[in-house]
Amino acid sequence: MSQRIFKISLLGEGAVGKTSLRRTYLGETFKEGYMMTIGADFAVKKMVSKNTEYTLQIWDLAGQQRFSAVREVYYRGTAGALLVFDISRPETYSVLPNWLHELIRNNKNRIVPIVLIGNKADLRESTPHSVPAEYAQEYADQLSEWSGFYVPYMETSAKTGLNVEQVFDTLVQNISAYFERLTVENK
Ligand code: G3D
Ligand code: MG
Repeated sequence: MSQRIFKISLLGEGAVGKTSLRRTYLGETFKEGYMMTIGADFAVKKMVSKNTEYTLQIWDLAGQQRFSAVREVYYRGTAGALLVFDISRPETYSVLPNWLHELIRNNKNRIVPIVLIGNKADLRESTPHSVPAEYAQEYADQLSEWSGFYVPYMETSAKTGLNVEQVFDTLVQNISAYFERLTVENK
């Protein structure tokens, strides 16, 4: 069985649900760490798929750390990212490009596989001015075109568990496919 370690970063404004998504995905039985120096939480999960054992290091930025040295450590070596907004707060959607640029700038100008996530889908019915799914889908399509990766848009609820497992599975598959492509190109 081959082994792979992927660093996955959660990106997005405060309170969009990054930590909740990570916790819902990992369940009760995960090891959690906190790197005080960079204000980031991380947790590790192992999964097996197609004869490969994956170790996922899942990171999310805790506070609003604004020192660039700190952000560099946070983003460095990211293999894939979940770009998260809160569908009930449109202002968290409009700032997504900033988060993406921050990742790229601090990860050797490399673009990596991404899944765009509209979290808090359970609030859709009770929120009059939520971000329409079609808008987010359009942005995901633009990102696909711009990045050369297929960027899916998925709606989740860390509260009910809707699609949480699926977004992580999709991201891991996309990262694996990317590394396979790189390996083939370098042969
Ligand atoms: P962050 O890590 O991005 O800063 P958190 O966000 O995971 O800390 O979540 C912020 C708040 O949003 C929390 O509320 C959390 O319970 C809530 N939340 C996260 N995901 C969802 C979701 O899918 N649906 C709903 N309804 N709420 C969600 P509190 O009140 O604990 O601060
Ligand atoms: Mg958090």
